[in-house]
Amino acid sequence: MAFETITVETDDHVCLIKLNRPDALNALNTMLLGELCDALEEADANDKIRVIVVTGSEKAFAAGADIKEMSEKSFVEVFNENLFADASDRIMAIRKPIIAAVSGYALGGGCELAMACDFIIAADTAKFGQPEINLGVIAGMGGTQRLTRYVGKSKSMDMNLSGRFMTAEEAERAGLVSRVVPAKKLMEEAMGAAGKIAEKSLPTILAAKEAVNRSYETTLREGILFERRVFHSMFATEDQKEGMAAFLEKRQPQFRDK
Ligand code: CO8
Repeated sequence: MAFETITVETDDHVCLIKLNRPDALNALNTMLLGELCDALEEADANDKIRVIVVTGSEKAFAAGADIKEMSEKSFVEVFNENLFADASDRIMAIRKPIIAAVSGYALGGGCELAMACDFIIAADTAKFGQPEINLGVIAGMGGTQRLTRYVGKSKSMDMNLSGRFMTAEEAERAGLVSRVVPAKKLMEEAMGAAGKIAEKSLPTILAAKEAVNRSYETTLREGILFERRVFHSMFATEDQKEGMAAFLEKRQPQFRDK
């Protein structure tokens, strides 16, 4: 598929999606969000792809939803079109792991997009924020919900009410990002992490993602039960036999996604 606002590269098992509206700091307009979701779904459906990496430019992962595009819309327009609901739902439906590799600004919808991915690897230049309050609105794709779960109420309130930016270092301390690396090493680190995950058994990767995400949707007791049932079900796979046999035989496993 040909895209205008993103680029897509695939190697053996990893799909790299790069947001590409440099003149607008990768502001998320309708076309970009549509193309991003199309590319994510294509990668999800591609048997060869096991992990997806989403990144931006050195200066900006994404500086938010496109303010120019939405500034004149009325309540009835955004309500009727259910602005951003489609992108949110489509990203949440992706079953393969998505790593956000964030350099520079990840603001508003950009921060929310990074948080909608499965984990964030940040360059030391990254800046996270929910500055929507400065525009007379609030976050619209998880900034009050996911951020609160990531960093707790106090920091989330601070970010959503003051609109201040968080550095990569603070974001790592607060649990928003999983790793921080020097900017020059960002893509090497993100692609390395993707490659490591891609070595595992695909059904196990999908099950692990589903089980972690379940913890956001349910009580601890139900979540633990869900995890145990999925854990039990993995014993029906050939890859469980192979993984455990390989450990006992002191060799690398040869997973066959079965
Ligand atoms: N929308 C549209 N254009 C943008 C955006 C944006 N969010 N951010 C930057 N741009 C454009 C600028 O207008 C400018 O364009 P031009 O050259 O034509 O004037 C170009 O990008 C470069 O930007 P700056 O000149 O401002 O660059 P600086 O280095 O001076 O500043 C900043 C960088 C600090 C990132 C600054 O651009 C900024 O504050 N941007 C807006 C950040 C913001 O408020 N984001 C929140 C937007 S609202 C939102 O995200 C709602 C989320 C709802 C859900 C979304 C789901 C996807």
